[in-house]
Amino acid sequence: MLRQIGVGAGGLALAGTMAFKKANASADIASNAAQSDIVFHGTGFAPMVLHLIVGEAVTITSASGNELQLNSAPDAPEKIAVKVKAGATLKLNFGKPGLYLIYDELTTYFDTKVKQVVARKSAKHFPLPAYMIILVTDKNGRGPKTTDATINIPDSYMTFEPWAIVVNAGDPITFVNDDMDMHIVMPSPEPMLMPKVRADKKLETSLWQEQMNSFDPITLDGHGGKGILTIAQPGLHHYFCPVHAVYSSDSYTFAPLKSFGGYPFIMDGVIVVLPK
Ligand SMILES: [Cu+2]
Repeated sequence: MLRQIGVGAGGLALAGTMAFKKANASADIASNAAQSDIVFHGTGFAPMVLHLIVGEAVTITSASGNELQLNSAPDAPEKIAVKVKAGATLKLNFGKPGLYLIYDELTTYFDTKVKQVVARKSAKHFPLPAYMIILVTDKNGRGPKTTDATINIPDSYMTFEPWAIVVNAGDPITFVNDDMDMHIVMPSPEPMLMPKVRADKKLETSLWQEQMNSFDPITLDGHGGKGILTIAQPGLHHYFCPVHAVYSSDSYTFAPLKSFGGYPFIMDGVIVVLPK
């Protein structure tokens, strides 16, 4: 459900097209506590991972010659389906907590079989998918409901299932590798926008760009290899398998290192950690 910005609090609000604004994320973050910026560079979004507090806005600018059709994956707390014209900036408010996987429908689709985003074969930058991940919590870092803390790598699919889980800080997360290949679980190196945790455990409303190398990688042997991961740092943790995917800092997105069964799999996943 979309509403014009300024019409009531809460809900996902959408402002019309504004003039193109030069991308300068850090300056904007410093000067505007309740707003952060994402820039689309033609292949991917920078930053591609954000953690917002409910009610905060984010602007999305297409700094390329591309129009964007931004859609949310099926289990987003609220449906998003908005266009961003080439060179234009759009403002989104997030009124409901939860995890939003948002992708450019023109180049990328959400595949319901593998339950993750996949680049369209017709896209100019195939096999790079254009997507971003936004976690929305209350000011204490809470909101999303916890899920099962087991992640499986099915046989012959380069995926982590489920793609996203929600756990409490310090809870053990179990990875089970039913594939024949060895896989690795490694924190993503891409920049993230995260609120700072204050001394009183509340979150700052301003966002800071950081790379959160929040855990040591774990290796999962093929044919049933297991690994346990615990993460103490609340927030959004994006991880990937460096054997089968690589983050490209030029493209602002991940590239698959192996295609299988017609899918250019980006072997990644998301762990939301709630404060204890
Ligand atoms: Cu892998």
